[in-house]
Amino acid sequence: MDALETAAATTGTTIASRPYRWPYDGSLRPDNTAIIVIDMQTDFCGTGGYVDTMGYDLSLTQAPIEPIKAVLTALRAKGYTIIHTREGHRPDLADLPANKRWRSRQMGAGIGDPGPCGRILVRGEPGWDIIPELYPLPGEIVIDKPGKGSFCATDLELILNARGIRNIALAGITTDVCVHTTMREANDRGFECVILEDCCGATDRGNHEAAIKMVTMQGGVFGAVATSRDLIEAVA
Ligand code: C5J
Repeated sequence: MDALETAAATTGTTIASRPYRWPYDGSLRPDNTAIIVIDMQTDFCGTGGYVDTMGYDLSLTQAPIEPIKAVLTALRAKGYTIIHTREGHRPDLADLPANKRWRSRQMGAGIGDPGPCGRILVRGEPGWDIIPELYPLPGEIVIDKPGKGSFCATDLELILNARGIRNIALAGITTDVCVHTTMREANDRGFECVILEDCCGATDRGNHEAAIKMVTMQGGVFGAVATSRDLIEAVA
């Protein structure tokens, strides 16, 4: 940090994150900061969805629902940009790589195949949509993505730049896959990221914990780690 940044960090608004107070330059403001809520879809946390069909413990991917709700309430009240993502494919599966489909079928949850919540991870199907508890409000941005990262084959970067967003808080599921991929993509593009650990969940507790720990290495290799409470207290 140079002298200017040090001054900003000590005088601006930051949150009690680790391994450093985020954002690094003390620039936490509604006009330059967004939260991205990743893939809170029935397919990832609801009964009969993709993750459930694969046999994973749904309580792990449902755990972040209440903390995310609390963060969204706090950020909406202050006018922060709220972005939601949904992983899914076109009904004709033209954007579904053959290997992604093949792998999902090995787990008995073939993407594009019929399931209890409609065709798995297909746009427009009931299982693909965001759960009612966290449904986007009118005017909030929704990014439909075919991959794990939110920047791949989407207009997310264009939207962030058009709004002057520099700081991104990340929430959603799953910690080790779509949240981490998005955080890494954002970090490489120069965005200043924080992952809200209790607002994320994985299909395996150890993977969640490992994914969080990875962020804290090398002085914050992809950004910082905080809790929902840290962020809510800072924006109050
Ligand atoms: C996965 C995601 N795990 N949203 N998607 O396939 O993390």
